Amino acid sequence: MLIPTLIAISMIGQTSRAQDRMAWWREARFGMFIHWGLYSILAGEWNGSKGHAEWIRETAHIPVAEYERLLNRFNPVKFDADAWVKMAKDAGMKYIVITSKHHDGFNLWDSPYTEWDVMSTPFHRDILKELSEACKRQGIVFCTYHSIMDWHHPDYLPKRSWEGESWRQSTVDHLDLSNYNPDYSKFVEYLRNEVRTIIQRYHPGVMWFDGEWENTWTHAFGKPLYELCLKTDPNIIVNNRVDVFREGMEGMTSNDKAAGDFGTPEQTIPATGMPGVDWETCMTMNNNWGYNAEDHNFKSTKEIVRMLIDIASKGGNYLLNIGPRPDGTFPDESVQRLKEIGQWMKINGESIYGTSASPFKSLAWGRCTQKRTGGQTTLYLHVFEPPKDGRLIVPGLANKPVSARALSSRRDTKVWREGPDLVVQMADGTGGDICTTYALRIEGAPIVFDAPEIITESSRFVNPVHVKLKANPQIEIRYTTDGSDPDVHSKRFDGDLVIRETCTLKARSFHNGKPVSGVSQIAFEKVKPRPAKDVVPQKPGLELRLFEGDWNKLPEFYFETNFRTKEIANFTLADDPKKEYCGRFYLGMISIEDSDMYRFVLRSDDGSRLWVDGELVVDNDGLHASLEKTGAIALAKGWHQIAVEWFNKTGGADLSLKMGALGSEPKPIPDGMLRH
Ligand code: H79
Repeated sequence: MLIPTLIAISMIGQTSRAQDRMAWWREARFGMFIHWGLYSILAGEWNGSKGHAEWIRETAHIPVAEYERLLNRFNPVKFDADAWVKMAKDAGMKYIVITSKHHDGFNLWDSPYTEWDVMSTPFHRDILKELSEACKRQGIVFCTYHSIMDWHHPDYLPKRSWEGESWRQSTVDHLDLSNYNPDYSKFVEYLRNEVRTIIQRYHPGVMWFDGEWENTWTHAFGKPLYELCLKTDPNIIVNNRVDVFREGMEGMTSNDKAAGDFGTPEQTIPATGMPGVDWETCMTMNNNWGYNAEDHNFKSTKEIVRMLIDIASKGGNYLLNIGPRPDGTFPDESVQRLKEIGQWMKINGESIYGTSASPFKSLAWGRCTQKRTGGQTTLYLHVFEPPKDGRLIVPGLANKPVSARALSSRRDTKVWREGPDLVVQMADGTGGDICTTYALRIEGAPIVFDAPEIITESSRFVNPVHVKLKANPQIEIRYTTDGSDPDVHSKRFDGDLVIRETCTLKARSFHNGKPVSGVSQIAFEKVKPRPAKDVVPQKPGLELRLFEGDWNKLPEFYFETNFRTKEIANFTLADDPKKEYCGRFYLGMISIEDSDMYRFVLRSDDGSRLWVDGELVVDNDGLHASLEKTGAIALAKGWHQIAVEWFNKTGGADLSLKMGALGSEPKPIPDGMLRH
């Protein structure tokens, strides 16, 4: 039987450990992040240099003694905890995560373990206490963000290389640091003491760690810290940054033994949901987390709400940031957006709270969330791009429809079946330009027949390319390459499909001789390979230009003139132990044996770029940990110019380049293929 198999499959991953502990958080879906501290006073500016925020002590290289003078200036007289909580609540947010301590180590609460806290400021009020009490009064879950990285504690390691010995000039806590030998285990004790006290005193629903990526923090510290949180409060939820297995800014956990209850994508939304995995995207409204007076680059309310919908449709939470001003108020743009989000949530909130991920792989017109009620399911259809004819097609949905209702008007509208699809008649009065939402009720759990997935390494090719098509089990796939929609007479996919010419491939699922899904499609393009250069270079290996400098992203090394040169066999750092504040530009030619589409995989820490014949093939620029990016280019047999730019600011350094023709695994380039 077909249908029971599908239902069984859709239920895999629905169970998870920590079921009850996570229940309120999964229901909530939407929270407020607050980044507030001494850095807020500087509003992003230090000695005329702008564009900083909560990282300002590090990014503007502020010596500890100077930064400590901010203590006397922290006096947010307009701070009103109840007003903050009310703004979050009116926006439809269900929890607030505030920085008990950010990377600068400053505590926004009355810490018994240091005087580097709010009680040493003229304000002299425990902000966590006031905010947690206001949350309790208003029914919002209070949560805390606590940084592991700490640029202030004398025992924290590593010290910043730019500050040299000046960290010894700290006067807070009255320690004589002149001959002090930092002891990281003491810092870990301090961290654990603070975390335990915060949980006991303020009862945060979530402990949100960060700054775990420095190499001093290990699983051997992360696991016990997670356990400490749960021992102190068995109901607490802890993010995955308590441990060391977060995958970059994508934020998901990469290891089975990792501690932590949810993944933490930062400033990014995963491409798809992940069944059985809890996650929360945290994001700024403008460009910065902490207050920056000049940053007015705010996302629109429409963008923010659509992101919330997108996230809910993938089964995640949205943690949206506010960077309050030093006087204790929220920036005007943030206040405005919170209000507008609240207006939308008031009408459409039921399509977000307590929903789970969409049963559809993708929908041409928008997003879907779902909620089970007894023997029925409500599918919330979020229409971003309304179909011109007002007929909203819900593709490949086998269930019997019960009713359809527009959330904005609260009126019912027509729904009917057309072959494999349900069609909802869109009503006239739409829900404004943010998105129109319909609640479609169906019998039972959703049974969705996806349009087949088209699996290919590249849609551009030189030589014939093998394509796979994938659909639900026991489903027949038929396809066309002439632009028509597949029907029962179209070619049947038998496990292998070869594309030889430019065409549009369309595929569709069939069962019992009837189409049961929508149509998926990809346009394939046969491209001419770039002609080879008319020269044959003689010298083996590459020319390497060596630069020194402090960059956050790549300069154009091609135009820089101040460098040393040497020769090198390949794209590697193996020749030089000096890998901080430096850049490299590798130049040469590569021998291509067969005309084909080639994929290049460029891995680096920090940024890098790959150029072939003057075309940018891989852009892996920016400050980041070891990160891989892929690009493709069609090359004719013969010699081609190849160049790699690379830089590293501080910390880990890495560079490697692999290549392979379409359909083969990319491998390191043999030295013999490179000349200059
Ligand atoms: O608190 C806000 C920011 O101040 C903080 N996280 C949010 C919630 C933040 N710290 N750093 N960053 C954001 C960007 C840092 C990225 C990197 Fe890394 C750290 C690049 C390399 C080390 C993360 C860990 C990405 C790769 C490894």
